[in-house]
Amino acid sequence: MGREDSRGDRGHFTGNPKQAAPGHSIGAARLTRRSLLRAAAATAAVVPFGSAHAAGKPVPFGGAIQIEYLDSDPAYAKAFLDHCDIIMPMNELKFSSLHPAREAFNFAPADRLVDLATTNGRRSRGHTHVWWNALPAWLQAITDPAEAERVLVEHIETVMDRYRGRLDSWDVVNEVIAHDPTEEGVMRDSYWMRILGPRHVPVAFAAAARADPSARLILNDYDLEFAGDRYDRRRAIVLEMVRQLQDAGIRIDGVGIQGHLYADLKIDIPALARFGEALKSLGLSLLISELDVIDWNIRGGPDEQDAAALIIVGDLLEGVFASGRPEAVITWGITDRYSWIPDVMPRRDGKPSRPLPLDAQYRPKPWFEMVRRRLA
Ligand code: 9MR
Repeated sequence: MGREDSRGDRGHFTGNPKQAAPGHSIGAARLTRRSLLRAAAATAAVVPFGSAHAAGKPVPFGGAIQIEYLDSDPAYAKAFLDHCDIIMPMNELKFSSLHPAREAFNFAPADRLVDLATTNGRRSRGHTHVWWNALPAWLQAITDPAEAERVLVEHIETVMDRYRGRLDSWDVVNEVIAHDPTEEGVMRDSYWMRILGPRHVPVAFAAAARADPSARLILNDYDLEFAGDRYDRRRAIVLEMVRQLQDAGIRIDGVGIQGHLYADLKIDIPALARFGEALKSLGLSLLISELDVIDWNIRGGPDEQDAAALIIVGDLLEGVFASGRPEAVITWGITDRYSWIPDVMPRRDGKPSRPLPLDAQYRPKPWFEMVRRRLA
């Protein structure tokens, strides 16, 4: 995501924004608006929005887990088992982790985490096939678009084939929207964008749909919840991408709002409500996929940090639940002991960040209690 890595991108953005501007195709054949509505109605008839979590059924809570702490900290795995319905690999299903060489896959770390989930009766989900980051050098050395497309499709087929029935949902594409569409056009620069253009998105969704007809196919992105032009544009681009996929007859089931929440920004609750309603009318649902709190600009100590977190997480839930119950709420880690946030956005006062539902001693925060009540 975000601020920390966006500056460089702006400098070397090479995609042609016009190729993907709203109203233009993202690559696949365009059908008519009527066919879109028919497709949406058909999807809705088969899988009514929220059917898995109809009123009364709890929304599953999950966390993203990292293999490197499993053996060194026994309390770590226990925390996931104590608190999570969904336990998903944070990094181990990324392209460079799974596919270190053209002819070699390394499934062992991901297998261990997925097994931890499924042998304990928990669900798991996949993150992620298409991302601008975590790409191996051998892949980025490919300069022939046909070859790159073949590799992408084969990668998706191989991975989804292996985990069919064990990963019931996939972030097919992650962070494909421009960080700041008011400056950069529509789509974010990436290897996939440079080699295939915007059509890498429909190519990936079509491959995923063929490879595992039963997995939920998700478009995952960040900065979809705050108030302001940049965020309005990002939400609008997501909706346009969904429409274009559906116009082309390609399945997409939901949108993941990552939910890396800057505690000093404001959530646009009405805009989120409209966003969720618009997706619902297209037959899609929402999930919160990488929730944590970025408290680097919050003054004071743990009490102030937790009070700010309670407000920002509460507002996110308010906005998301306005259009119905989400598919899941997943936090990006479980304990403040291990998080990317102090590495990338440390507090100026040098005090510990408090991004996750459990503190560094595995004690639940007030906002976690609130989330559990809301999901129940
Ligand atoms: O939290 C993840 C960190 O451990 C990895 O080193 C990093 C690079 O693979 O990715 C982090 O997770 C990111 C996620 O995959 C996509 N959204 C933003 C997350 C935080 O940077």
